[in-house]
Amino acid sequence: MALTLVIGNKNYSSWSMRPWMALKAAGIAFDEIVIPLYTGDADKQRILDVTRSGKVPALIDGDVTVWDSLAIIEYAAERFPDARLWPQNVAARAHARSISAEMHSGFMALRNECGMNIHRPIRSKSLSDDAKANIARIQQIWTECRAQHGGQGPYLFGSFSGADAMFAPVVHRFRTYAIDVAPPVRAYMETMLANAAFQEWTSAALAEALVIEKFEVD
Ligand SMILES: N[C@@H](CCC(=O)N[C@@H](CS)C(=O)NCC(=O)O)C(=O)O
Repeated sequence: MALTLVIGNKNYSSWSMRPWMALKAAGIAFDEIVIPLYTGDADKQRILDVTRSGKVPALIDGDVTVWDSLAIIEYAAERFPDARLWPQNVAARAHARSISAEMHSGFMALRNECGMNIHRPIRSKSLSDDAKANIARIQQIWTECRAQHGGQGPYLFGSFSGADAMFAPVVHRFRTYAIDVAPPVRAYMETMLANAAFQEWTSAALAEALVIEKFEVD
């Protein structure tokens, strides 16, 4: 039975983008159901019918439902080991999981001040010191990964991994908020921007008509 990934609007739902990217880039087949976010009780109930967390993404695999972006990537990595969603080397894998968890649990200022909004015209905005510190830390993470593990390919750990998927929405944030980045970071962003799965998500996001006013404030 095919996997089904339940996601939110592609323009705004950064948590949905992460496991979608992981599955798509790894060549794992799945169907998708898009439920518009913040449109009222009926759509919220559709999410609650899938997962009592009331949030997307959620993955349905027969009798198994997995909710939460990082849990889905971990599940997919176990279920499809040949997809190599995590690096093969144990130290690199621990590093990839650490930065993925750091992304999952942190960077609140950047997430709050620079929400993913793919159709947003590119322009800079004034950011708090906390958001600037988040940006500096992400640049450090990407630069270290590329220097330490990136020798075998253009992604954070050479080949595409779950870590790239976890940071994919940040590439859109850095792009749309015109964040000034160091050359190795720019090179990594170019790799992600050229990734076929990233481009497929982005094209679909740009084709969406739904505008959520509260995410269009800046
Ligand atoms: N920690 C969760 C966060 C999920 C989340 O916050 N999803 C948002 C969309 S990006 C959502 O479903 N919002 C709908 C709502 O709260 O009603 C994950 O990693 O999947």
